[in-house]
Amino acid sequence: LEPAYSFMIRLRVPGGDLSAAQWIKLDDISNQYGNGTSRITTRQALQFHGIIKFDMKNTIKAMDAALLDSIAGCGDVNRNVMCTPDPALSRVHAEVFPWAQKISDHLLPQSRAYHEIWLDEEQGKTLVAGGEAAETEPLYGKHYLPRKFKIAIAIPPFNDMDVYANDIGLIAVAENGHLAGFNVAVGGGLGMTFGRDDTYPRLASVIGFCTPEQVLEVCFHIVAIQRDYGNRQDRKLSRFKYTLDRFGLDWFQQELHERLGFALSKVRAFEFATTGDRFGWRSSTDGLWHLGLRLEYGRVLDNDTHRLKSALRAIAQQNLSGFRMTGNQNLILTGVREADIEVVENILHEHGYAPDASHLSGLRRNSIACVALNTCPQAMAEAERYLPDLISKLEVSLDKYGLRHDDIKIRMTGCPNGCGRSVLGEIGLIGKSLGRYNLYLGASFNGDRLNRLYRENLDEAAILTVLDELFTAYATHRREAESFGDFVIRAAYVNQE
Ligand code: SRM
Ligand code: SF4
Repeated sequence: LEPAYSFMIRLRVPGGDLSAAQWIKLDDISNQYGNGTSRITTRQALQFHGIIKFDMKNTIKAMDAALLDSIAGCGDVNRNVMCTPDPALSRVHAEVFPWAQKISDHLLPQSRAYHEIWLDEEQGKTLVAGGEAAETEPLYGKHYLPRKFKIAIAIPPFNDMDVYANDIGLIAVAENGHLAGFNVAVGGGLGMTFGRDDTYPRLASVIGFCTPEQVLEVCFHIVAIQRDYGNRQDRKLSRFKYTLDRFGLDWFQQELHERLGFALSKVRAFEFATTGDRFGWRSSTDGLWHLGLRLEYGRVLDNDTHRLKSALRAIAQQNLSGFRMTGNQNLILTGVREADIEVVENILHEHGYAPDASHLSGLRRNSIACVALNTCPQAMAEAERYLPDLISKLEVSLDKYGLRHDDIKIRMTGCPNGCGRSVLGEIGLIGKSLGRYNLYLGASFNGDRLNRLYRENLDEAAILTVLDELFTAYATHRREAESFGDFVIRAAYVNQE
């Protein structure tokens, strides 16, 4: 008798884009094989938890029937390619968005193993006489990459992808209303390990500009340099950021230039304003409407207070919208006809879900929590299941000092791997043990500065006391339009460097 091991399966969804028909099929999977919920991730993908080993094959077949797969959802390959998802941003958005899919396709492993193992594709189609594998992996070769690799595209002024957290960050540049190309940033990565001082988070360095015609080749060769030079001895030091710091940016740019046969051009001007999502209705130039919905840490479920999962299914069943997941674990209902706005709103209201997030505090609107307990094997403390309650307690302080509507970015992870990008929170809480967190302060609101350690090993009472003191100081002494992250640095609670 074999134990009923249970698994998490993560889909690959470039740009987080799903049709209504796909949403229904994924909802079916979560009900039939999963734990009755699905989870939008910080990289615009979708996860199912609680898939019992004996149901794995049927789950993957059901995903395939929805024209989706989990190839490169995990593993030492290029992961889900992210892109600013909001179609209402500008005309340029429509030109930029397809690049997430194109880059994902270009860097996808070519092996048919997934199809043979999970989808019953005839084995050996990829073998030549003698049993030698005929399939080739032009990018990954025999040994794949030393470690996971991540790419995101952001469209300024929105840095909702946290583009600097990625191994490659592409920053779209518009000229005369059209996509001119991308500034290229390299070497971002947020994970660190407590007790290993040689591990650290690093923001990507912007090194140059390429045109849309060049971008696939640029990405390919950057990944190939990491394949060839990345550390394969110590997985704690094998991300691309360490390769870059070991060899230096000058060496890297020379190597990239040689492989590409051309140099990147000079970085073009850009400015980021925010890493947050936009909630509520917005229209695009084609006359369609898009509704940004705030979800509690990406969890799609029905509970005592609302029936969001059923509401979204009903919206999909009536084919009222597309479904676009954001990198902040939220959802945009896309492409709604003006005549259907009320129908969508009514469905949400009937299921107890407020379509706009204006009733929520600025702290809650700008919060992220990783999955952590009880499914993540690396978790040392709670995150998704605890942050909502902690925020309710912090809101008492915010109300006292008139800060309820101020945008303050708080992020919590159950360990220092940083899946909820906690080191990019103006307030970052990183789990140390059950109920205890390190408190980090001072990341920028637009995502271009990491936070710094402020206090260690705090329990809830200490977190509430420390943040209450900081909130009163912020309310009293902040300058006009000064963000919380900038304030704690100016007031020297933490150093900038
Ligand atoms: Fe992550 C490992 C969840 C985004 C850095 N991450 C894990 C695992 C698979 C735990 C494990 O090793 O077994 C977690 C599964 C938990 C569960 O029960 O579902 C997990 N990571 C997540 C998600 C679901 C968090 C979320 O709440 O949304 C995100 C899935 C993204 C996706 O769709 O692909 C997720 N992980 C991130 C991010 C944020 C990002 O990419 O923008 C990071 C920091 C950025 C980076 O990569 O540097 C991140 N995850 C890690 C690391 C640390 C890597 C490192 O360089 O040290 C690990 C551990 C590892 O790789 O060994 C990890
Ligand atoms: Fe798990 Fe740590 Fe990632 Fe949270 S940050 S999901 S606890 S690996």
